[in-house]
Amino acid sequence: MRKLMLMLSLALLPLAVFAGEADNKTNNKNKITMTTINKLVFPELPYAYDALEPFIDKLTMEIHYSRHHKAYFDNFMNAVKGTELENKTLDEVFANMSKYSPAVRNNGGGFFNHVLYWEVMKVNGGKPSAKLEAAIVKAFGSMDELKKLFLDAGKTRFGSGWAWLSVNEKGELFVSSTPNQDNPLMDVAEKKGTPILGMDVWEHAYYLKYQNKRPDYTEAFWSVINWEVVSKKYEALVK
Ligand code: MN3
Repeated sequence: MRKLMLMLSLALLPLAVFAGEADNKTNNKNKITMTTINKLVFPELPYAYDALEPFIDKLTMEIHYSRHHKAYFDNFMNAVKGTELENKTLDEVFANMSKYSPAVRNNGGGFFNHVLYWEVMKVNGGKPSAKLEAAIVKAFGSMDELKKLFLDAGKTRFGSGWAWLSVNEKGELFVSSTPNQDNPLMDVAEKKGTPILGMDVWEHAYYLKYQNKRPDYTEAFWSVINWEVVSKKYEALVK
């Protein structure tokens, strides 16, 4: 019997180790804003270019990731090179954004915002965890109300920008929108907090498939939200 138990524990050990490693990787990825900027790397897209078809088309994904996002990363690295910012974190830079140049603001925001955007999309992305759903009902009344507020934030953003679902200092959820590549972590944002969901409403995010029909794109985005990831981000912030 003892021998059997030992064999069982040994058989289960690799699984336990694997689960631990996976958790660490997820945690590290969520802490991109706590990494020293000169140690940042351009992250891989977490899925294939066609993974979000037919909601987000392959060509849009390819251009968006390999050209737009890559350019924000490269330009951000060039903008901080040889300055004191190299040894700071994105959290520190965003919290003092108003002190820095437009190149740092636009490209630092562009780099971070897209990392979050790729992460929060998945076909059949499930639904919010019980804890997140309870917080959504408390803050907005219902999932439908959140959807309306969030999509409206994207649809009514004039020109280019983002819609966000974030957590404020009190641990409460709120919806907002920012222009250009700003985000709620920045001191220049009207409503400040930590974003757990971000929707890019720049034309480059949807024009090839949806042309001028931004509302159709926002509906498509809503249907590919990776609620498992968004829930994990929420729970990590409020625990
Ligand atoms: Mn974009």
